[in-house]
Amino acid sequence: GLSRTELLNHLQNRLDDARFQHCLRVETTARQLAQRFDADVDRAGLAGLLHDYAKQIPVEEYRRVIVENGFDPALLQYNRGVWHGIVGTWFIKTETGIMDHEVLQAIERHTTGDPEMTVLDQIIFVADFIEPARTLDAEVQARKAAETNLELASFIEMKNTLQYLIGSELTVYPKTLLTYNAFLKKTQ
Ligand code: DGI
Ligand code: FE
Ligand code: FE
Ligand code: FE
Repeated sequence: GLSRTELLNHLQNRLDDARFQHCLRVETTARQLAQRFDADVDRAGLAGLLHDYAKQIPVEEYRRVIVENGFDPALLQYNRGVWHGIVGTWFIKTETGIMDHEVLQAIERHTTGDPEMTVLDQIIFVADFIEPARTLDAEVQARKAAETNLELASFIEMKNTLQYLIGSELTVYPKTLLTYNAFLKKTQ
């Protein structure tokens, strides 16, 4: 595999500095959460570091990859918000050679979540939302919840995402809604 320096180079080539710094903070936060909730600390760090690898890849490149690589054509109706997790791992695999299923799955699920999120998936999902630069009310609430209850932190994040999407009249990807329903049930 690639060394850390090589990985950081790939990431830095794909992202502006603000987004790169966010990835470093998510890496640190994910490692902390993994220690807290008994998950694989190195996998959490790697997934946290690379979770937004594909966030700034040009839209035309995404459209081509979706069409040519067997992705659900319904994805074409969404945007990079939805694509950079689900399709983003295609670029990570291709450009870094990382093949670890658990790492890639956590990255795939980091934006929409998934009704069946594993502990590692939830760690990346939540670390993205509570990294130290996040200061909105829901982010502070989720950070507090994540001291003891990862599912509750995930639910707070899902609820905020759905409220934001509806408030902005953005299309809800079906899995985003399914994840909300699943985590509502888990935390009730
Ligand atoms: O990549 P980050 O900004 O760090 O965070 P993220 O991966 O959680 O992405 C959040 C963005 O994704 C935010 O702009 C809302 C968008 N998003 C999440 N779920 C959906 C969605 N956008 C649409 N249209 N539909 C969704 O279901
Ligand atoms: Fe993201
Ligand atoms: Fe997120
Ligand atoms: Fe992120």
